[in-house]
Amino acid sequence: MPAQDIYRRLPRFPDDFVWGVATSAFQIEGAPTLDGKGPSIWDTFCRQPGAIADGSNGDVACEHVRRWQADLDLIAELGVDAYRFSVSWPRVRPGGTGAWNSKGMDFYERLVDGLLARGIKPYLTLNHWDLPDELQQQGGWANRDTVHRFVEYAQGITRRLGDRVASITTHNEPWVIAVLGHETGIFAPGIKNRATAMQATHHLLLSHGLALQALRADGHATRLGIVLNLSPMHSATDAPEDIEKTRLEDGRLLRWYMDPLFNGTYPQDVVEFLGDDAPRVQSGDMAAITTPMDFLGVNYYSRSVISAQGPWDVNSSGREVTDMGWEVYPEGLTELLVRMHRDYPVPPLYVTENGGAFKDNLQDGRVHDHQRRDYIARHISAVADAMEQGVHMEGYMVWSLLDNFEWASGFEKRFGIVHVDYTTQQRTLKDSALWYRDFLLQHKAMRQHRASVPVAGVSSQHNAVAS
Ligand code: IFM
Repeated sequence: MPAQDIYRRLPRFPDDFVWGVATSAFQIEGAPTLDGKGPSIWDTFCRQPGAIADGSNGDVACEHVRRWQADLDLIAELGVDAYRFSVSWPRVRPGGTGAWNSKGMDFYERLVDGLLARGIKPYLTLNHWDLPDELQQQGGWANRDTVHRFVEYAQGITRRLGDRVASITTHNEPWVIAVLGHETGIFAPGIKNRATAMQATHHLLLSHGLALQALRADGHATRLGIVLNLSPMHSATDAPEDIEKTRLEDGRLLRWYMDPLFNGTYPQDVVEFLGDDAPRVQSGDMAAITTPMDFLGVNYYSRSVISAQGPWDVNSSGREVTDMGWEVYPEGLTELLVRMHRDYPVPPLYVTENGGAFKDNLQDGRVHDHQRRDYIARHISAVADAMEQGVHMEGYMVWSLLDNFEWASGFEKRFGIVHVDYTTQQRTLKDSALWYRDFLLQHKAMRQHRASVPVAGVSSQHNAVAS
């Protein structure tokens, strides 16, 4: 589907649909020790030889702490409704417990006020992986005590910013923290132990539920939710062993999170598979985890194809593959959203991350990243398809605003719709950004048109017509 065809889908999106761009603190901020910031597990992990592909770290990244005002101007220039960002826990409470760092808090206060002054809704995430290193010294997410430290952190941030942000997400992608951080060990904190990973995952979910309860008990009206990384799982063949493995992988990625959040249980087949590695669950934990949410965020990049014989060859489908080695599979997003809507009593859904890493070439002030542009357009169209099938979607956010530190891949992979020259820190809008800006202008024009031509008996919020 050529990018311009997406304009035909515009009427699918209601006036109040939220269009955004997303980043996370560690990936863009830099300034790891400025104004009393403490180290996070990623600061420490980056120093392990071989941990990061290009040997880099987050010390400078996009220098966002210094350049935040210009970055907010860029976001405003794109014409988005929302900016999804995360707070660095060790910037605001360096040890994860004990004294708060007022200078760190002030930074996020300025950021939120700066967004509001530019007419952009702040979507705040509390935990996008950069746990204070001091908490890791005491066991990190595998230690039940961290659950309570997280609840305090959530309360401290919400007291300060909750009246001005559009929503608060507890955790970004708990599967990544648990499995990549504690089972395969390719992400911070670099632990390789499945039982530890599963205990960590339980504590992440528990801290999410308890934080929601505490914030509501404190009287905050902000919308609260969590963000999961999900993919449809497809079996490589019809062989029973492939189908069985696919079911297990689906259990580990999707049902392990969706079942407890919405049904209050872990999936029994996965619990049996884990055996002694299954997490220790205390009485009352599952009830806390099912605390109702106001929204659920989904980060989608590709499908997974499962073979019992080992890794599936991503090139065998003949589809385009991104620089991360991920197959471009937009219809998987529709399939996923429809399934979530069908199988679980979900609140309104957001695509909180979607985008592609591609090799970019900056020439004469332009980056003709048409693969990224088409990737985004095709996925927006997939969201429209899901809405046509009855899924209640409230927003879509591009990952990412800026090229940034892509975790274990360092700076080798570029996801931004804005190019960052890491030598000069110069930002350049890529063609994908210019296209997104134009697309949002069209949506804005449609909003204005609808507002001027009210449809009898239909509120403007739901004044969306079929394409
Ligand atoms: O860069 C990450 C982000 O931090 C979390 N979701 C996936 C992105 C791309 O790998």
